[in-house]
Amino acid sequence: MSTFLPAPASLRCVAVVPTYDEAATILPLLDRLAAVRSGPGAPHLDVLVVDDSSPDGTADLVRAHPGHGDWVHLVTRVAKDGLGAAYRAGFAHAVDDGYHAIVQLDADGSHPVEQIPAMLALLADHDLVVGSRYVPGGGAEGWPLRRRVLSVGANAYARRTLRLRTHDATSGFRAWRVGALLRCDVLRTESTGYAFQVENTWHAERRGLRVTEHPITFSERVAGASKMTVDVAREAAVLVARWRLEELRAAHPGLLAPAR
Ligand SMILES: Nc1nc2c(ncn2[C@@H]2O[C@H](COP(=O)(O)OP(=O)(O)O)[C@@H](O)[C@H]2O)c(=O)[nH]1
Ligand SMILES: [Mg+2]
Repeated sequence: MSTFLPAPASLRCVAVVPTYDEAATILPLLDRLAAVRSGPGAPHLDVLVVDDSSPDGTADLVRAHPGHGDWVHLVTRVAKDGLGAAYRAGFAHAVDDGYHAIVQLDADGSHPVEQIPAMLALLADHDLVVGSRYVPGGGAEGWPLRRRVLSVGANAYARRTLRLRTHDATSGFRAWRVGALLRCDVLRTESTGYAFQVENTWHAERRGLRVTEHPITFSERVAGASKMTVDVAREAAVLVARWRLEELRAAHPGLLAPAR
């Protein structure tokens, strides 16, 4: 798969946005994305919402949006099935539809979508651009102490365990070259929840993709509720440890073998 990227004027990009009960946040997000599409240096940017049949009617709001069927698209899934699964479904659609670049972001307004043109510009000589809170110039606003500690701790754990260079391995705001995304098997990853971001960072680094971090200021959501749960955090902790063990076993086949 070639990772060729056309010149910016003919680049086709899509922002994939997973939603579960985001009726309070999806329309303001679409307004902000509309401004990015028509702003200075505007990329060709469509939006694909992946909704897991949200009981609060998020999908109906998307269908009623004036851009629906034009630049706003919707994929609905039968039931809540996790962030990783929603992204894989959305990415598969984006690949089938022939987009050259994919942006991924939360629906809740936490990610500064105004940075999308700068992140897409970085794809000219990178495969993956991670919107990062943990590089100079990046940060987070309005985060309760508990969330800040969880995020810093999760990043330190993932980074040290998997020997990652990326400082914000859990960031959900990223831009990908589609060819690179396929090269690191994103569509065949195993994480159900937020571990998806770490799994992709790990694959991208190990497979030699050109990964860079672009500083962003993350803002805590002002409406709706977080879907982060203890189970989601536990899945990430267990998977990270398992991936490292698998790596060690592959590098040292005798190591960790049962004693005879
Ligand atoms: N389709 C789908 N979206 C989900 C699921 N879980 C979380 N999301 C979405 O993923 C994004 C990140 O979740 P969020 O609750 O903002 O997590 P937080 O930022 O860590 O608090 C939001 O747009 C959610 O609506 C899920 O199971 N299915
Ligand atoms: Mg969020």
